[in-house]
Amino acid sequence: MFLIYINNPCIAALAAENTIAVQSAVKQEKQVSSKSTPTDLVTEADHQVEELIISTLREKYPSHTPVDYNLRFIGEESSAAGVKCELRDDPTWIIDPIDGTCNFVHSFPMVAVSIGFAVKKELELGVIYHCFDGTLYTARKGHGAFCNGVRLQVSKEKDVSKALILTEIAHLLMEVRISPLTRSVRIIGSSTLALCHIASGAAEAYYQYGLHCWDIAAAAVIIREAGGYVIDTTGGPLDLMSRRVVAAGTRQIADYVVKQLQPINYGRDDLT
Ligand code: 2AM
Ligand code: CA
Ligand code: CA
Ligand code: CA
Repeated sequence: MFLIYINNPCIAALAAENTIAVQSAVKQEKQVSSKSTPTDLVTEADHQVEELIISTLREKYPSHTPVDYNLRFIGEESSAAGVKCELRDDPTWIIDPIDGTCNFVHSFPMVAVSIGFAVKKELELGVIYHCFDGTLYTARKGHGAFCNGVRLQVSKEKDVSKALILTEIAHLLMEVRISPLTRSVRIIGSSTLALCHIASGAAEAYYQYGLHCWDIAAAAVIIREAGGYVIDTTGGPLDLMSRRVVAAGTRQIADYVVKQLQPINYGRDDLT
């Protein structure tokens, strides 16, 4: 379905050769089941894409092939199948095979593949492919972020009243006094693409609880290399395993979101 190319040992560039095949797969009948809750969906394609990405990376980088599988690949569906999700110092690929599975099931055109790479727990590479329009976001630490080869730059907006805010779950908006003070709020159903919109400057901030490292890893490199901030909802440094994230183009907007989240921050790591 998706063909993955990693073009040199340092810079991961992922290209989907068969955009047309992906789009026709979207229109076909899907094998859908649920995981932790009735709305936590998974399809055959989620499993197939994750297997394809891992086997392609193994083939491309035999020297990365781990003695212990758990040490070097973290994938959403492998983790769901019981593979321990643990970020260690080893070079580790962090994979979300289909981000926006619910969108994928509905053929709602916000679906992405996300691949991050960390060494010594530091994020080094991020690649996100928008499956419907073929947009490819890439970044390598210290070398900038790009969308289809064009350099990305976050929004420089500091004024909250002019900020467009992205998140996932509508009812959290009721708890958090963000929407009345900002220009508007959007929910697109793909955390990785929402984060790419922060990197491109199309929106000013994103916040969410309950995401996993595979939702954030690739996008965090892309946003930082585009000049933005990716931090914890408490305002501290991002912990990839904490399930809390705020991303923003400017520190001022990030601080505003953090401040608004304080009343609901502690003890919350769920998405719903
Ligand atoms: P996914 O499609 O890879 O599961 C939409 O709700 C966004 O939140 C998607 O990016 C989705 O990723 C992510 N998400 C993370 N954990 C989720 C969960 N438990 N249920 C629904 N969406 C989840
Ligand atoms: Ca999922
Ligand atoms: Ca995801
Ligand atoms: Ca997924």
